[in-house]
Amino acid sequence: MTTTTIPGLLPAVADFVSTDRKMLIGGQWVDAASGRTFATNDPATGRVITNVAQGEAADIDRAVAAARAAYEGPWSRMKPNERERLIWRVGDILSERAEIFGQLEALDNGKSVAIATAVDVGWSADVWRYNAGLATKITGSSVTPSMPFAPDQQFHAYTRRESIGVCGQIIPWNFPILMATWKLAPALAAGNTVVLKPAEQTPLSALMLGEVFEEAGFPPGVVNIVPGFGDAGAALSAHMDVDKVAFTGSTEVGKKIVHAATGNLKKVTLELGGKSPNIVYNDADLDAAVAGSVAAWMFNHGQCCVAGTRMFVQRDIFDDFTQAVANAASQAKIGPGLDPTTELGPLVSQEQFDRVSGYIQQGLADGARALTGGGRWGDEGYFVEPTVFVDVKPEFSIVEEEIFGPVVVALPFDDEEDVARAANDSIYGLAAGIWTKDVSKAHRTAAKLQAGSVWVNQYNGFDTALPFGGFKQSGWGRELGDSAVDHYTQTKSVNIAL
Ligand code: TXE
Repeated sequence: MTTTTIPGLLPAVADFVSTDRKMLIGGQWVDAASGRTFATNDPATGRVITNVAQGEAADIDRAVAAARAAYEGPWSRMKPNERERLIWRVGDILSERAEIFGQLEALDNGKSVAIATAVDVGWSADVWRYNAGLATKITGSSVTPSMPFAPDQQFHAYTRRESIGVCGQIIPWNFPILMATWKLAPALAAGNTVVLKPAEQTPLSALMLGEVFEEAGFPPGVVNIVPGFGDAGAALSAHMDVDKVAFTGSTEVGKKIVHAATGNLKKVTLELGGKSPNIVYNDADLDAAVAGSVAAWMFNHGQCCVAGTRMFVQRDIFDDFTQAVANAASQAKIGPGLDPTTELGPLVSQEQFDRVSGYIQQGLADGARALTGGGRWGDEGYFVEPTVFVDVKPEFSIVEEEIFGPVVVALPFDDEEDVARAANDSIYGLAAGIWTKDVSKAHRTAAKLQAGSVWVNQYNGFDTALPFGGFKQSGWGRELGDSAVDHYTQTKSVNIAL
């Protein structure tokens, strides 16, 4: 039973949240084996949206068995062009229902409905279609053996790229449907079956996506969706009949997943935290750099793994530039995600609100100065003011650690060498921004930065075709592009003595 009626919902969304939601196992919507449920909340008010079946180890067992049966059964008999058609259809359904998915996402996560519809859902549709195309382009190669042990013998050698098997996928709450898409689409294109565990804060869009697979024509059990908490994720990553686990979330949990995966040495890919540098040289187009640097740490309320939260500004423009960033940030319209004019919504949960507020308090206690922000916004929901810190030292926790809220620290630098060293002084290496009109300087700096993605004269410069992932403790492997499918296949070498 839903506890509140939320005004302004589209009929399809109101209907979806009007009943408790079940989990998807083997093509059936079922309750948890324990019968337990948990509540998912509206971050703008803290009120319950609906309740969701709480998956635990027993449910993960059931889902893995269903995924295994589908992998060995109907899915293994499908041709790549049939998989292509089904995967493409998911993209089309998402496009047709973008407003519905967008509103559900905004409700559950707190992000702006306009962004959720255009970016989260719109881009997801594109990623489904991109991966549909890859399903028919997974090829091995013919290899001429270079060192035959029997010189008189002829050989014919080739490689095959084969699916891995049953994949466990554990995703976070910051981009729920997009993260589900980044994981599911390449796994399915490569011929795997999946058990997906959405984040406990935001299970709804993945569950609505679950309804799409049957409609698109996927055999039962190819995609299983088990909402739940960390214990369900732990059961999935330790499961002896799961062949690969893919995770997006905190570096701390990423390390736990690596340990859990050792039981059967399943393959592991990880997309983890970041503390990304955003470097502004004094020769940049400063208007563009101000707007881009604000977006770098405020997009999605700072709840982005790539957020450009260490803003390095060349010393001679430091004061003017940081003040301009603070002015622009303080003008952002704060409000609930369901209001399409909202620019900065609430954080996802009380826990994240407490965490981000704790960092802000620690920064102030350490002696940092807030040019803007530094507190809570409003008196309900999980809103935090956009906050720009100056007068920071490299050893402050607000400089070293991922905050995951609308908080940036600004540090001055003198020259290219100086800033590359400071930017690389982090355990993370996910992304970086560079603002300059000097093309050579941009290339030199990009080469020096330890980051999986570098964006020049823009921030968040993602593309479906570009591989994405982390250096250092930001992760293992790559998503997007054709690298994603690479990580969902394994290579077999066949060598035939003729
Ligand atoms: O992440 P968790 P949380 C960072 C960000 C944020 C912090 C904490 O700094 O402030 O992490 O967020 C599942 N085995 N990022 O606590 O715990 C969990 O149920 C297996 C960065 O939400 O890592 C959820 O589905 N799974 C990030 C998922 O892991 C486990 C996005 C992520 O939760 C588990 C989110 C376990 N032992 C947070 N424990 C990014 N890279 O974008 C939890 N989970």
